[in-house]
Amino acid sequence: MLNQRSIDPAALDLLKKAAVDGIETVWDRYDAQQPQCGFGSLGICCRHCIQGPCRIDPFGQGPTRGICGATADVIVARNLLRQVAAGAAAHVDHAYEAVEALELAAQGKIDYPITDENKLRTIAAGLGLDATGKDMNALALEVVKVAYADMANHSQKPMQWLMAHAPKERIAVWKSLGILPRNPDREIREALHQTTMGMDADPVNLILATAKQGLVDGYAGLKLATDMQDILFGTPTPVVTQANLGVLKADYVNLIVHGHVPLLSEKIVQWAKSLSAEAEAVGAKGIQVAGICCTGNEVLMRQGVPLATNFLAQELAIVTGAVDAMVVDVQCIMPSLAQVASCYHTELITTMPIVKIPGATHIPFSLEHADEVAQVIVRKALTAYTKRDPRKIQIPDHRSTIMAGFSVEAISAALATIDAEQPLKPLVDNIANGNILGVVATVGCNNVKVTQDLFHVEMVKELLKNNVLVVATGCSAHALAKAGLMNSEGTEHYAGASLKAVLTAIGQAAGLGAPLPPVLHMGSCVDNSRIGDLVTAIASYLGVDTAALPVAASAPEPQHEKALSIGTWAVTMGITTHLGVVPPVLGSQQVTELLTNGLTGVIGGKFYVETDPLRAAQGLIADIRTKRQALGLTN
Ligand code: BF8
Ligand code: SF4
Repeated sequence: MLNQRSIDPAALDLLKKAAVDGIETVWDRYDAQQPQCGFGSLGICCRHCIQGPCRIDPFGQGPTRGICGATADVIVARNLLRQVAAGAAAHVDHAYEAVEALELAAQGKIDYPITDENKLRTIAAGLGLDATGKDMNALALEVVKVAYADMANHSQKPMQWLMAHAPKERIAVWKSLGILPRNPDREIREALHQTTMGMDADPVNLILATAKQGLVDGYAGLKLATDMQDILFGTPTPVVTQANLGVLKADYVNLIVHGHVPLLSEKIVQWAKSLSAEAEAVGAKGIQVAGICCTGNEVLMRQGVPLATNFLAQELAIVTGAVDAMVVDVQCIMPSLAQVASCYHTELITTMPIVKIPGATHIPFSLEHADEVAQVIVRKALTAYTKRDPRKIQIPDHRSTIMAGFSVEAISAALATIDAEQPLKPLVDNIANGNILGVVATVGCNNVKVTQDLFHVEMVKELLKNNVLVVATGCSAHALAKAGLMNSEGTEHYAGASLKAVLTAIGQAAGLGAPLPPVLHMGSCVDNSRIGDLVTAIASYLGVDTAALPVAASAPEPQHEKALSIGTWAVTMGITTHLGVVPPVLGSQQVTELLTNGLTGVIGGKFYVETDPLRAAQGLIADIRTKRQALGLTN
């Protein structure tokens, strides 16, 4: 019996329509892949040279080594290192584009604002730059110089972005393990070198190299991208809007932004507003922009743009027949979108030189021509609107109110209404007295192997009931938003009594007139850096190591290599990190043991795999209680 496909009512409605319309979806293709390869699932196949492919017999009756002599432990560890390096590469490439944008903006060469001077000055101060007498653009260029210096670091010195922002206790641990990254590009290159044929055959050394990639991801990817984007577009503050495909409007031009890097989508949001009169000229009431995946989270956090849906339902958005254009940038974009779009009037528009999809319209994006490109794209959507087939339109009547925009700065501002001198004190006091048992960050994807959104929602409800505060990013945030866990009613329904009291008190003090939501939306996947910053700030306020805090992380439905990289970074921060889908490592007992137990002694954190949502919640709560006890806090 296959899993139920989704718990999202909009997705379920549209799956029925997809069947009627003859549309093949990700779930159909998953079924067609069954049974999936056992060797691949266990991580014990290798194609790193063309003497292979080689595979190890997991039952010990066939080959126990690849042709070169690599064991299952080596093959699994090498494969994992490559996956984590690939995830880090995606985030570092994203961050690099944002650095370039800040440089060109500061030089006045592109029409992008530098919106958040405060954030710029904070980052500059953190990097030890002297800001006196410097105007904003000059200071921005100095910050850019430091970011570029990391990417061009030819010395053995560790990355400056990491040294400036990571907790001192952690830096000491990473130094002792020899995993402080120098130059992110060099480390990613080294990981490919280290795992090619005839290289490292020591699983422990390979796992330490994997941990190093986690640090590359955390500081040269996530943290750098968020910092640059906040400086350019502003640090998020609370916004209220709605989530799920019911945000599409039958009488509006519907334009979906999908992908990860907000450099184009910010412009689209701006031009959709400016060109709304043209929408009226084609018979629409206006232009509705909505977001999928992390670009959706980016424009939600800063512009209050509603969320359309998360990863697994991206095809179903088009099946509504009401999406006039879907514009994509990078990452998590299913190639199948072109086929689905071809059955409707939807314009699928690719924009990046490294993401082209046959069947889509390619409109090349550049920072220099961003405004023109955004206008062309918005007008494509207007033209497509005139080609709609009313018989094919079905917008599911499902949407939930959400409050998002919880940057660390926004959380501090809300807490400062209680204690202006020490904003973190009310939060820390409530954790210390047990009103808040601990904090769990739920992050990451949907994965077609499990019912869409179910793990996120069921696990989080159990955590909230037990007075655990939840913060979320990525597609996890989408899932929780759709399920009504990001509004004040969610606090009334799902938070345990003492958590509810705290959220109500903060909500009142902050002038919301209602409780804070029980799950705080902290942004996109690169914005996991915000969670890192929050954890770092709490640890520094208390004068303890991040590994000691009653804080845990969970990727309930991970699918992407990026999720593995982020998880690895969380583990290097000393945090227990739950995965609800088993990654391909079980073919090596040694690697599995190291990741789930053996590493803890040296690094503080560990992976915790549990495929049942309620048991996972209980496991995370037990972990939090152990940490509370060690800190001398009551349970
Ligand atoms: O970077 S959570 S499915 S969209 S990888 Fe992709 Fe996973 Fe969604 Fe955002 Ni993150
Ligand atoms: Fe086989 Fe070794 Fe080549 Fe991998 S590197 S394909 S295990 S011979």
